[in-house]
Amino acid sequence: MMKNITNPVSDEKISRLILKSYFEDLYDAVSSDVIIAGAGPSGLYCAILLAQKGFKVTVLDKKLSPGGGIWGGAMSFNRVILQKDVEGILKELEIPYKEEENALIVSSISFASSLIAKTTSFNNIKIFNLISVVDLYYIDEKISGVVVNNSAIELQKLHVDPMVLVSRAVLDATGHEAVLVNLYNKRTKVDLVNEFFMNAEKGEEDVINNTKMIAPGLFVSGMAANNVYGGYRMGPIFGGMLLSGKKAAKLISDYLNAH
Ligand code: 48H
Repeated sequence: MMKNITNPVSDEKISRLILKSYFEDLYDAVSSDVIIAGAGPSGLYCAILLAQKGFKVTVLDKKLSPGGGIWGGAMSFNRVILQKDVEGILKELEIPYKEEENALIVSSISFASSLIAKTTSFNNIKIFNLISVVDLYYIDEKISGVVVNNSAIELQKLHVDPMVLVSRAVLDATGHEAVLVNLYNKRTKVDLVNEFFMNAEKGEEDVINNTKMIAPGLFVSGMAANNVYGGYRMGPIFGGMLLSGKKAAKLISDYLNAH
């Protein structure tokens, strides 16, 4: 019978190629300029801007799909709103949008997928899903990387030791949980306030103002920043998340250039 596939790939070869490719990348990611914990909108956009400046970036997300809280839109209705202030960013990321009543309406599916596609187009960004950041790596009085474990191991609460990935700067972009800042706070107290009630206009201003360096080498962006500093939450509007990622990229690149 005529074969439809003229270049068949054996099971053995599939295993070999996947393991070689994945572990080459993971080996390379043992040391980066910046580690970003959380592949939501603020973390991904920050990664893109840092990569454009030439930094080597590793993005880690504990879940199966990068994109964080974008996918679900509002209450599972797959649309999000962005302010006209970020129209230029949507064009740059090639995300389709519709303007109505002086605001931009975007499909959460195209927002998340375009942001992920853009992130994966950079050779100097490595993105790993299903890897959980479980601690900070702290050397010489500064944050110098993160401690990671396989998410499945974490979910099962198995007693399996984690490993370290080193970097010159770390961004906590873990959203509402602010995981890394909370881990830092366990050892060195920072004034953790918790996010405030919902108010889109206030929350969107807050998230940019609250994007800061928490400690030498540790930065916070997005919903995590509002959680740390008591900013309002803002519901399904996302311009502030992109602008927070942009501010984080500026703070991190200034820090890296000065150290
Ligand atoms: C690795 C982790 C870990 C960990 C969590 O929540 P996100 O989308 O983050 P932001 O801040 O970029 O965007 C916030 C936005 O999505 C949102 O929630 C809004 C606008 N809410 C408003 C409101 O009123 O509720 O993404 C964070 C990512 C997720 O993908 C997590 O899986 C990941 O971080 N993450 N990754 N190690 N320990 N913890």
